[in-house]
Amino acid sequence: MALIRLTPICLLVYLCCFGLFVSTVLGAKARHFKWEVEYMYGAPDCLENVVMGINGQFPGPTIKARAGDTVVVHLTNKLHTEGVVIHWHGIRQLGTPWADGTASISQCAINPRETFVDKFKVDKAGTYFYHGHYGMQRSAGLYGLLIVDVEEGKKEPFQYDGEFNLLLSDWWHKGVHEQEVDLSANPMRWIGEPQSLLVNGRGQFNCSLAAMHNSNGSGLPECKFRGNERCAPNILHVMPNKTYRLRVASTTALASLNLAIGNHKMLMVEGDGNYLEPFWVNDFDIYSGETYSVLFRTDQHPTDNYWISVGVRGREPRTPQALAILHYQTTTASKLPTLAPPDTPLWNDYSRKQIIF
Ligand SMILES: [Cu+2]
Repeated sequence: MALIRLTPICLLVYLCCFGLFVSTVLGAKARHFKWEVEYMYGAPDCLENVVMGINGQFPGPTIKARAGDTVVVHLTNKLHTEGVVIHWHGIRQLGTPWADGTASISQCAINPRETFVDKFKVDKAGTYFYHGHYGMQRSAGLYGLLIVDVEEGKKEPFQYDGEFNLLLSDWWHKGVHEQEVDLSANPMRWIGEPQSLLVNGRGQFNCSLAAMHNSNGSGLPECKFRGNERCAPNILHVMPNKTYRLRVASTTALASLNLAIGNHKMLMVEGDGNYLEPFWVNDFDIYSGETYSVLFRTDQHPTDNYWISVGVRGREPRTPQALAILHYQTTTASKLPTLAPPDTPLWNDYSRKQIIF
C-alpha cells in the first residue's frame, strides 16, 4: 500500500536520499590503531628526562582520518603502577561517551597490563588532538595530533598546496609526580614556569638557535647540533610561491602562547574544528586546548630561511621562545635565517594589533 502511494517524485527523492546514505557509509573507513603507552627516556629539550610515549614515540603518533570515519584505538597500558586514559580533545563523541577518555567521569582508568578499545566516529573535519587525562599524564608528554580531513570527494572552503602540523607544549625538568606533590602540598609549593616550550616535542634548553641575533636579550649561547638529535629544531620545507596550511594545537599545562612567522602574514581559516570567516594576522595567540589553521603564502625571498617564533603570553615569561625554521627548498638546508626571529607580542601587551585590516 505504501509503495502505491509513492509518487514518482517521492520515489526519486527517496532513492536519492538512500543513495546518498549508502555512499556516505561506503566512503567512510574504520581506522585501527594499536597503541602501547609507557614511560620511556627521551630528551625533549636536549636534556635527558622521562617522558610518556606511545609505541616508543614522543609525542604520540598523529592520527589521520576523514570526516565520517570511525577511529578504533586498542589502548594497552604498559605503565607498571598507574592507570591511563586518553581524551580525544574536540571530538564530540556523539553516541560514544564511554570513549571520551576522562578518568572517573566517563570511564574507569585502564589498569596496568589491560587493554581498552576506544571506538568513536570523527564526524567533523578539523584539527584536533588527544592527551592523557589521568593524573598529570598530559604534562608528562602523553599527547599527539588528530587530523580529520573532509570526506572523500568533498572540498575545504579554501585551497592550499601542502600542510604542516605544529603541536605546542610546555616542559618541566621536574618529574610530574614531584610536581603533583608540590602543587597539592599545603601550603602549595609553586613549580615555577616551564623550562622549555616544545614544538612537535622538540625544544632547546640553555641555548638558543638564534643566539647570533640575541633579539630576546637572553644571552644564551648558540645551540650546537651534531646531527639529527631528538631536540634539533623542526624545519618546514617549502617551495616558493605556494600556499601552505599550518595546523597549530596547544597542549600546554600552563603557558599561553603566541606564534609568528618572520615576514609572512597568515590567513586564519579554522579554529577548534570550525571554519572561520578568514582574516589576516601578523601573529596569533593560542591558549591551552585550542587549535587553529592558518594559510600562508611563500612569497618571500626564495633563497632565505625564516624563523617561526613561539613566545609566552599572559604570564611574565621565564621561558625562552621556541623556534622552528621555515626553509625555502631553493636554498641550502644548513643555512640559518639571516633575519632575527619575529617578535611575538610582549606578555602583557594586549593593545598591539594582531589582525591586519
Ligand atoms: Cu583536552
